[in-house]
Amino acid sequence: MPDGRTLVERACRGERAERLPVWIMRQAGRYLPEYRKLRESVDFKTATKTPEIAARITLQPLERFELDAAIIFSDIMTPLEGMGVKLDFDPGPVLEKPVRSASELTLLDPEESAPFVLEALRHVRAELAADKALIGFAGAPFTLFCYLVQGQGSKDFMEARAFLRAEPAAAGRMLDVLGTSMSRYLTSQADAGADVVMLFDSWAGLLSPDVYRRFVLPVTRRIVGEVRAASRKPVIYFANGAASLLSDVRDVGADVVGVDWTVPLPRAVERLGSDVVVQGNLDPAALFAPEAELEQAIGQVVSGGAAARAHIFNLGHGIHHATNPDRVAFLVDRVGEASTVSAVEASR
Ligand code: 1CP
Repeated sequence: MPDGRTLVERACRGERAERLPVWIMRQAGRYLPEYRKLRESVDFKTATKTPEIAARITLQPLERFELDAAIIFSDIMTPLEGMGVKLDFDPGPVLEKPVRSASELTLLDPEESAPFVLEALRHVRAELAADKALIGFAGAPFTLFCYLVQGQGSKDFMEARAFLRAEPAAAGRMLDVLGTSMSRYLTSQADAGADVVMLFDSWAGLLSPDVYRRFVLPVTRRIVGEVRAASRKPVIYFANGAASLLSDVRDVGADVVGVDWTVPLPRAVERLGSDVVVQGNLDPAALFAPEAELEQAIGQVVSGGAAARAHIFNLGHGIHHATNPDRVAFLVDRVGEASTVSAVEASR
């Protein structure tokens, strides 16, 4: 940490350091026995709303593994309660009733309606080593819209996608309120100590490029611009399943683009441009392969990422709850090894 910035922050700015930074989507969660133990005495929602507990869960994976970042323990749906939406988790989000109009949503005031998230970030930043980055996050407008309109999880979010087509003006107003709210939310998280913020667009891959460009790109791009201007901190945008949308994803203008495991990184870079910073993209299922194959798969992601300007190693989506934590320790160790070797080779 020569200049006081973490490896993750340096990568976000396009710099390649002595080794690749690594963290794991959903790294705090059910695959960890200490998380399951803690959850025996507290339900998910209470855990996310109690800063001391959320901070402890956030730090659990870093106590076990040499990860380069902590991501705040919360959920993309958590701030929606502060916008007037009644919901519970079972285990995924379930709404009391679906939302079909912006008039059912109030603009988020993060300090007023989600102070526990900001407090948890302050707790974590105070305890986290200076060489580890703290990541704040929010759901991207379209993914939040999916859960709001559908009322719960779905394989194809047909009702949400149909609503976009049937009521484009009403849908656009909802996306706009979500956009302004998440822009404020991410800026507040940056002010509370997040070094980097990330937008999760888990369901963007359900859209055709024309619908993505019309409804999703403008509002997502607006959030990135506003957060960056207000906080000066880097923004990561992860659009899951978006292999066919990558050139539009580039236009979102994020500092870092998260890539899912279905696109080899060199191919993603061809679409995104070689000046892009990528994050990803080991298949979460690879953690179930025999060690030699896992090691090979890790090596492929490390060398694939060399096509980009800089790279943050991660999975291509969240870690599966049945994953053996020992495989995560192995992964973190191998990424360190593989990326140090390739850094040496590159400098020759
Ligand atoms: O303990 C439990 O059983 C609750 C399961 C759980 C957890 C651990 C949920 C419910 N959310 C979370 C935490 C969470 N959610 C984090 C924590 C930080 C970390 O990464 O360690 C994050 C970043 C999220 C984000 C999230 N929630 C996303 C985007 C990322 C992704 O995986 O695509 C999405 C789509 C959700 C919705 C959600 N919340 C919970 C579940 C099970 C789901 C998916 C449900 C569905 O679509 O049906």
